[in-house]
Amino acid sequence: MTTSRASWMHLDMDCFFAAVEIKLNPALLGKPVLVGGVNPQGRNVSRGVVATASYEARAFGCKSGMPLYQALRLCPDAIVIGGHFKEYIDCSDQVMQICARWAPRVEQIGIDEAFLNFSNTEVLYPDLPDRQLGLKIVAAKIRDDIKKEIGLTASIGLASTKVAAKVGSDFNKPDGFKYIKEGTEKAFLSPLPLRDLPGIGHKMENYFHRLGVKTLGELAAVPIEKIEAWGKFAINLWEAANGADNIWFTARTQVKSISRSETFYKDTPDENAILAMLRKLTEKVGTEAREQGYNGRCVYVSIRDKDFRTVSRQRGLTVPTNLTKEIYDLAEILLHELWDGQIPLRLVGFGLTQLTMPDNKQGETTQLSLFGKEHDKRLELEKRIDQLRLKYGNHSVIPLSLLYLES
Ligand code: TTP
Ligand code: MG
Repeated sequence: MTTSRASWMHLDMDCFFAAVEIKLNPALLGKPVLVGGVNPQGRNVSRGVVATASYEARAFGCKSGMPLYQALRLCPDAIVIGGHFKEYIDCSDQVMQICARWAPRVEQIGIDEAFLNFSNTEVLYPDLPDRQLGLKIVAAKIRDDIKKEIGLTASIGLASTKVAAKVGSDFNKPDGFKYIKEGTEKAFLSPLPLRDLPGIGHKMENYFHRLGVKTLGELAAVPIEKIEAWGKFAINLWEAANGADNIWFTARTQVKSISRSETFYKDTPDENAILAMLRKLTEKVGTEAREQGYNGRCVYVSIRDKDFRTVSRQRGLTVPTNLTKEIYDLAEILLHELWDGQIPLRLVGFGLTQLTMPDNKQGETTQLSLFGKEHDKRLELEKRIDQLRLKYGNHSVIPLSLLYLES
């Protein structure tokens, strides 16, 4: 069995703000739409700039950042609309929650895009026949869930590096998928223009063009000594063009959810075994959240039955927490709402989402005033258990219910 393999998906929504506008007003479907006046943070920008264009408007040459008057000259029939920030953010949250349902870690890097970290997930998806085939199925499921539940389309790139996954998500847009096989990253990037690499803007592109470098392959072929003379930024881009990830790609990311799922050795209708599995998953997620100092505002549970039907449900916690006991209690309620108590289950998944850092003073005060000593004592206990596990291994301290799984 393969271990420690890096696998990334990059998901990016298609013409995001325009797609949300079309969802709000289906009469716009199939028409050239320009969204103006807002930036990705949902703030007003100086009037008259295109934030995004529907693909119908793009066919006329309209694109993000273009002055509106210019876009309207290219496409006089375009409908200009925009400003539903709250709806953009709501849709974005829903998308990220669907990502968190499937991916162990989600790093949201923009309003409509995220890296999904599937590295070392053999244990999570052991029922899928081949690892890459498995992740292709998972990518299809994610896009399908987004389509069915939100009514929007997303594009996904799947690769063993973040750079290739990110470029991949753009490759077959809209509603696209691209898989870049491990070892072919450089060959995939090579014929593409410099601009396809995130981080290369207009100025940088002109700079390289003047040096006679037009494609990523040409950039990758420049000797490193020359690149070093152009500065640190050029080194990062050169590494990326050569198919490698670098710190530049990891620095901006932020973990938004922690989740785990596991398939039973054999499909089971046994409530004890199912609850034990849920306990095991909440233990793992709780430990990781405490280690990294995150609290979550929301919990979700997903189950897959013997016929491969997957359903999930989520609910907010009274206050953000990382205590296994608290997240388990809510998870158990959700599980009972999802499962009829009879159909054999194949897989159980659990996630803690909407993570906030506990060093947010306000969050801490709320928690203390609501839970007081009880919560603190519990936190102290769970942290000690984490330490024991770290020292003596995962099996040194296990709740009784987990014994169902061990046997
Ligand atoms: P992008 O993902 O860059 O663009 P997009 O989703 O509109 O189109 P694509 O299908 O090519 O991914 O940005 C996401 C949203 O952020 C976009 O819908 C609107 C907003 N945005 C701005 O407000 N100003 C900008 O300059 C850009 C690039 C995006
Ligand atoms: Mg997008």
